[in-house]
Order: sequence, then C-alpha cells, then structure tokens
Amino acid sequence: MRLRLTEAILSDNDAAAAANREAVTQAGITMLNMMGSPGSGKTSVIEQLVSRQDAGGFAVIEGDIATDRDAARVRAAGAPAIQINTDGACHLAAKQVARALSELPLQQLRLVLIENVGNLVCPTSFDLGELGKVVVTSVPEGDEKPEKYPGAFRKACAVVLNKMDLLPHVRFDLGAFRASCRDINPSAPLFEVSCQTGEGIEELLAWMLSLRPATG
Ligand SMILES: Nc1nc2c(ncn2[C@@H]2O[C@H](COP(=O)(O)OP(=O)(O)OP(=O)(O)O)[C@@H](O)[C@H]2O)c(=O)[nH]1
Ligand SMILES: [Mg+2]
Repeated sequence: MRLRLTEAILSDNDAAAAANREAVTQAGITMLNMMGSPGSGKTSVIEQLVSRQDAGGFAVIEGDIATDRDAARVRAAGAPAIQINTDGACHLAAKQVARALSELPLQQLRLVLIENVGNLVCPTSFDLGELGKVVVTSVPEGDEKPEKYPGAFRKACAVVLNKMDLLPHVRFDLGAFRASCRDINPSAPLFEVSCQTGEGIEELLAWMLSLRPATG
C-alpha cells in the first residue's frame, strides 16, 4: 500500500516535471536544480553567479522550508527570484516549480537556477523538469560526502565543491574527494570554488552558459 502511494506521488510529480521541461525547452532556457546540505553555500554560489552575469536573462527559484531570506539575497545580487516555502517538506516538487515558472517572463530568460531545500537525500528522487542536478558540497562538510551520499552525486550533471578558502584550516583530503567523484560519476565536471575569494566562479558560470536545453 505504502509502496503504491510512493509510486503514485512520483508519477504525478513526473508528469508535472515533463510539462516544466517542455515549457523551458520551448523557451530556450537552461534550468538547473542546485541541491546540497544546509549551509553548503547554494545561495552564496547563486549570488556570485548572478553578480557576474552581464547579459541578464537569469532568474532563480528558491526553495526553503520557511522564510524568504534566500530570495531576498538573490534579488539584492541582481536577479529576479521567486520564493517557494515547502512548509516542512524536505524537497521541492515539480508542481511548485510550475507555479514559480508561471510568474517568470520565460521569453526573456536564458538560465533558471532552482535552489532546492537544504538536503542531500530527498531532492535526489524528485525530477523538477531541470536539465540537470548540480550538487553543491563544501570543504567543512568533509571529503567523504560522495561515498556517503552516492545517490546525489550519481545523479548530478556537475559537482560544486565550495569554500575552497577553508582548505588550509580543515582536515579535507582533496585528492580523495576528487577520486570519489570520479569513481561515482566520471562524466560530471567538478568545480572547485570559493564564494569568499571568487575562485572558480567564472568557470562555473561559463559552463552553465554553455549548456543547451535540448542536449539534456
Ligand atoms: N568561508 C566561506 N564561507 C562561505 C562560502 N560560501 C558560503 N559561505 C558561508 O556559509 C554559510 C551558508 O551559506 P549559504 O549560501 O546560506 O548556504 P545554503 O546552502 O544556501 O544554506 P541553506 O539555504 O540554509 O540550505 C554562510 O555563512 C556563508 O557566508 C565560502 O566559499 N567560503
Ligand atoms: Mg540557501
């Protein structure tokens, strides 16, 4: 019974995700789903990306359990942002993203970033209609995260390792982290960045802008 309910929820979500994918693809938009633990730096990375975009055409969909703090940060950095509050749910659902997309001027956009609820497990199972999922993890979380949360890393189209500025201060084996990422998901590029120093952000931005909606 429980299994059937889970399947029904996922298939309902998949239908809404397919409609989202169709809408953004038609509009020529690349939509990425950023997921990672609370505090890994998802909003900080988005702020950095937004503040470096010259041509415009960015929008952000913010998912949080409560508050609109992250959307306010993104707007202050220079991009429109729609906040979704999940009221306790540990991940965004495709229907929530559909509502947010309906509030955005899709024809004027080229990149939509979704910040999922801070969580390295639940968002992995829910398609939102994105081109790909980007895992954001950070140096103080530890180098073993790819091995401990393989589902998230396996499904990712890219991995962002944030807070590289903290490397001299934290026990973190960068070689081991790189090797785990390669083992678990050899095709996902790894971006080593710092929102404190700006290291790696230009490369991440260039990669995102190089993606084409239909190639997913
Ligand atoms: N030293 C350092 N601190 C960072 C960096 N990026 C983010 N932080 C700090 O990490 C904390 C969490 O950053 P957020 O961007 O709010 O993290 P988040 O993943 O969006 O968090 P949730 O939305 O709660 O899941 C903040 O205090 C940031 O200033 C970085 O590159 N280096
Ligand atoms: Mg955030």
